[in-house]
Amino acid sequence: MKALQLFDLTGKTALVTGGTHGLGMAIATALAQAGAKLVINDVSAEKLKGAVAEYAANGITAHGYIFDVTDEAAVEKHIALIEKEVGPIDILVNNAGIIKRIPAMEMSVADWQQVINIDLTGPFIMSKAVAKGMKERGYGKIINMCSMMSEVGRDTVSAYAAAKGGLKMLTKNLATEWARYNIQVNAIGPGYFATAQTAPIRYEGHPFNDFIIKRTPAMRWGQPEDLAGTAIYLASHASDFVSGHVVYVDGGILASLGKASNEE
Ligand code: GCO
Repeated sequence: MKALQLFDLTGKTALVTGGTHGLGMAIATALAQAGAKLVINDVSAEKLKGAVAEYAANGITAHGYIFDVTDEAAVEKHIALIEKEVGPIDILVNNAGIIKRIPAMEMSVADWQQVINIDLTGPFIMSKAVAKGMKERGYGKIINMCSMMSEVGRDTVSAYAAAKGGLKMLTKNLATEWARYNIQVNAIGPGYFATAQTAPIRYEGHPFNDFIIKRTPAMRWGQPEDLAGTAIYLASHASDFVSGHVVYVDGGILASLGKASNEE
């Protein structure tokens, strides 16, 4: 196979959970542009309808399904429906997730549990549901959306950090158990990206915005399209002997202690 063909996803079907906006949409678009048949899900019919129209406006057919990744019965029902209506799922991107920014001492157990359910238990349920078919076919790619918070903490995101730290270890464990079936399980760890999720802490003059620009060696927020190449790589034959890794797309932030305030 010629080198560039390794990255060709023609003939593959990719399911991107929460692929209706933000980084999920950017990753789903990249996989589709690399040749994959695209399936997305959301819990909101309205969001799904809008996203399918947005993909279509960009020349991409997105097959949309409404189900909650934390509802195992609904997941199993819809995975079966997708595999009947669209085709066997070769690539799963566990992207659906939420964040709650609440100081740990003030966070309710209900808030904690909701974040853990969606951001950690959801990927477990989804991975288990698609892995059965991948094992039978002897091929599969699972990509979990980790985070800077898989490695470091910061004020107010205790539940999110615990979930994303757990997701890193779930990635390693599923990689261990499923590599023998030729299922590779990896993760993408975005640094700080310009999305709706970060909008509340990213506007001009917000202390966190100024901090991130200074703290990131690339001296900018990531743009969703910065994830395209890594997503295609982890979804393609190019990564057939890569499993259990988190690829950080972070502008160098995790490599760096940062600069003193008086340093350029
Ligand atoms: C935050 C941000 C981060 C980013 C991303 C970083 O509040 O710190 O929302 O969590 O969204 O996860 O990798």
